[in-house]
Amino acid sequence: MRKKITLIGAGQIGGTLAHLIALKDLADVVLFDVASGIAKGKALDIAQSSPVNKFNIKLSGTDNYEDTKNSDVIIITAGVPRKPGMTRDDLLGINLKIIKQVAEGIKNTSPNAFVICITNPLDVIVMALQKYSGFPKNKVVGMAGILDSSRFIYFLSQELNIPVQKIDSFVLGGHGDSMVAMLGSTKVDGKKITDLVKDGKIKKERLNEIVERTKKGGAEIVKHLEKGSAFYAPAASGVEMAESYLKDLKKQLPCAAFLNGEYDTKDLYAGVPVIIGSNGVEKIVELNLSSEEKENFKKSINSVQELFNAAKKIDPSL
Ligand code: TXD
Repeated sequence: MRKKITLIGAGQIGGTLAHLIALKDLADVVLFDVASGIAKGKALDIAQSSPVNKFNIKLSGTDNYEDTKNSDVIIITAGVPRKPGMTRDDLLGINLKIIKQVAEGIKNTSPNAFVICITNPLDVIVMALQKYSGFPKNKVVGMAGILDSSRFIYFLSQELNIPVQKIDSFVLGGHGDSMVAMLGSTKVDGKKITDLVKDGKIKKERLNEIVERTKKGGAEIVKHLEKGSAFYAPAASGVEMAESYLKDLKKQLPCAAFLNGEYDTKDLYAGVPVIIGSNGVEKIVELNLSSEEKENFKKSINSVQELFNAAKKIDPSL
């Protein structure tokens, strides 16, 4: 039985998600948007490319939650993207209202779906989504860490002139300026990045500049685009999570997951390595962090908690 992915939000990321899913022949796609014309137009346009790229999935667009029922995966990008000068936090009030509406729309129509949230400010919006929808915590996860890690690996590959396939690393913590690049676990061609610094292959200052550029990766693209924010790499990252779930790949991926004591954190969503398989978030992988990484991770958790407190001021029911 072919699987069904509903994309709530058919904007820049939603449309790219639909196209990537189609090219991978991964599942049927329902594009949902309050602007139903965008959903319908993009669904039809991608469907018309199927003879060229030889995929056979069904694509449709709608603004009616009935059409999204019994989805296996739901990927949410509904919301307002950041505008130049806006911080992720500025987005909070607008997108909290939207995510509450989305939760109402999906909770009775697709109660067994694996829900991937992309809407910013990510760590808090995914937590609000889980609370508003009442879905099991292992079935609601946020996409950010894969994108941030991908940006970090890309910048490192450019600096060291090494193919991206030969670099392993990830970024943890909140999807914000406090995100933590895990240098202790970063390997280039099997060698620890910290050893490459010792051998003079890359200066520590240069590595720190790359970490800073990663933290500001979203803002850098917003500045170029002026209208809207990044969407190709975010969409690629979201499909990676959906595929690991649908094909039970049990990939270890950095995602915003519910922490219930792991990493000394309770009752909060934050970016950590998780195993994604057919049961959703199947395991939180606890790494041994260096004291510096532990300290930075704690700072990142605190900034997520602060933002969640701000969200609770907006909606005390959270
Ligand atoms: O790493 C990450 N998680 C971030 C997330 C990376 C990049 C962008 N990030 C955020 O994703 C961004 O800040 C936004 O909050 C979302 C979506 O970004 P996108 O660039 O796709 O925004 P668009 O193009 O404006 O699309 C949003 C769509 C748009 O078509 C609206 O009509 C629709 O959302 N929308 C809704 N759909 C359904 N239901 C409601 N209520 C609704 N309101 C708006």
